[in-house]
Amino acid sequence: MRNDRLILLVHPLGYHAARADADIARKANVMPPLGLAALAAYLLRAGFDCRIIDINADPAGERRLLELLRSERPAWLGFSCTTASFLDGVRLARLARRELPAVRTVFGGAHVSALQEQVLRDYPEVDFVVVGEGEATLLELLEVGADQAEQVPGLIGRRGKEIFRTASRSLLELDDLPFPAYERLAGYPQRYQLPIFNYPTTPNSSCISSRGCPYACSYCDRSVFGRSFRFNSAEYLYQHLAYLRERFGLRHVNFYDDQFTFQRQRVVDLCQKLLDKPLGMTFNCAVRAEHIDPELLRLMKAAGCWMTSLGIETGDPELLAQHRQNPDLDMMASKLHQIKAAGIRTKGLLMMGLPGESETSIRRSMEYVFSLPIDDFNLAKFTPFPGTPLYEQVGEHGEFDEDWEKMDCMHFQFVPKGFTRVRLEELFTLFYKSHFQRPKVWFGYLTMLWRSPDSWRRFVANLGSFLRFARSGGRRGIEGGADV
Ligand code: B12
Repeated sequence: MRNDRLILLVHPLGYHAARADADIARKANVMPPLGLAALAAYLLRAGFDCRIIDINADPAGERRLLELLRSERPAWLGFSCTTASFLDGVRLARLARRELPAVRTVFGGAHVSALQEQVLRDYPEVDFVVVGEGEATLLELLEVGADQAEQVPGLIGRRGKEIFRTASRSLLELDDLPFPAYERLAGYPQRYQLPIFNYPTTPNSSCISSRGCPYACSYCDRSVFGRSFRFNSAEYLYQHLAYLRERFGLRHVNFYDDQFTFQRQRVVDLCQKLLDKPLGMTFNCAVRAEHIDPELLRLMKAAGCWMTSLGIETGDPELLAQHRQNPDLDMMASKLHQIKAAGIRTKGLLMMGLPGESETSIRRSMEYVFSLPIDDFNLAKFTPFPGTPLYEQVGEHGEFDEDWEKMDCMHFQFVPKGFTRVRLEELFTLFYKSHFQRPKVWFGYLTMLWRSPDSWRRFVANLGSFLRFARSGGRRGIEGGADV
């Protein structure tokens, strides 16, 4: 008997299985699939049953998926996919169909939200695509059933050989959402530790408190949440943190919001609450330089802010101006000094290989980055994702090999004019090597002995993999691409 009330929510591996186990990036950076946990909480609240299978975190996930298909016979199977993990999702959908031919597959996430109808045209394994925010669309689809899907806004599906698309869906009020169903993630939180040197204490994990970003950077895909900025109130967020502390014992949280401080007052209110009623937790967040100031930073530090990440992208002013609004490197540098002055660790997020990149711009970038008071940095290999402003015309600026499985910011799939891939790799290695050769950087890691002792424990436990990584010249980037 088919179970119409059950959906299996799958986070594909997004790697070639053979490569995944040896990959230090994977060991260093396994994050909870917060989108699936959010969907699960919403469905559970409405009385549906669901299981999350995070194949990225659980090596036995694929086997578990097949077992559940056999034993539970769910009517629905949902996949959450980035571009890099999409084809693995399709492969799993094909396997699942062989096991349980009647199962309906629904895909959501950044890749399908950007490519929409194309996905259904090219992949018979996909029955439905949910465009953008998924909670209400998925719930309604499960409620009405596949035959009535055309009534459900936010959906693309098939009617015989035709593809249909329903009206767009209005956005949710984020404080109305239940907290993500973290408890449905096997091994949470131990299995989902932040990258080493990115936290002071354990257990730790990541969290999201807003959706959308009003900026329009050339390399960023906003197909899922769009350009508006919606956010949880300070009170909701405080309760969310308290829940993470009480239920799972978390002592540190990394906010993965694109713009944590975009709404200044809510951060002020949250910090005030954390000061009035401390939870014994610290946090990291990503900020944009325009949206911080010394007063806010002092308050954030007092409330437990341990590290902030900033998208610097490149230290070449002309290149930056082609890809970002407010390209002001002096302002960026002064904000980084402000963060350090407040006693907060800084992490710079950079990219190499953007359209317009040159040997000169890379040298300028290195000089700029090494002149900044940053404690840590991550260098991603620029990748033109579907849905980003650059995607359509990127071929005019160089050579683009659109191999989705390799589009994980750890491969130069795009090679700008004037470069070869080999030369880009050399410069990428040089960037990391030059960073790690600076005594200041080593001293910084040494201080982690007392500032983040668990990071050193993990470092030593995985020493073999780290040495292999170092011998490769850090070509893959320690965290496996960009933090976003
Ligand atoms: C946290 C994060 C990560 C984490 C963890 C990702 C994870 N496991 O969930 C880490 C650091 C590991 C990571 C890695 C990468 N990431 Co990332 N990441 C994010 C980030 C900042 C937040 C994701 C999130 O949790 N959002 C909150 C939840 C609630 O939203 P959501 O996941 O989108 O889910 C909603 C909808 O998409 C939809 N939905 C999602 N899945 C499903 C499934 C079904 C069945 C349905 C119906 C609906 C549905 O409903 C959900 C609820 O509304 C986003 C940007 C963003 N702000 O969303 C980028 C983002 C997803 N990442 C991106 C990229 C490029 C990457 C990397 C390739 C490179 C990198 N940056 O390191 C790797 C790829 C890893 C891989 N192999 O797939 C891009 C994706 C672009 C693309 N087309 O692939 C994004 C969109 C950033 C951007 N704007 O460019 N990432």
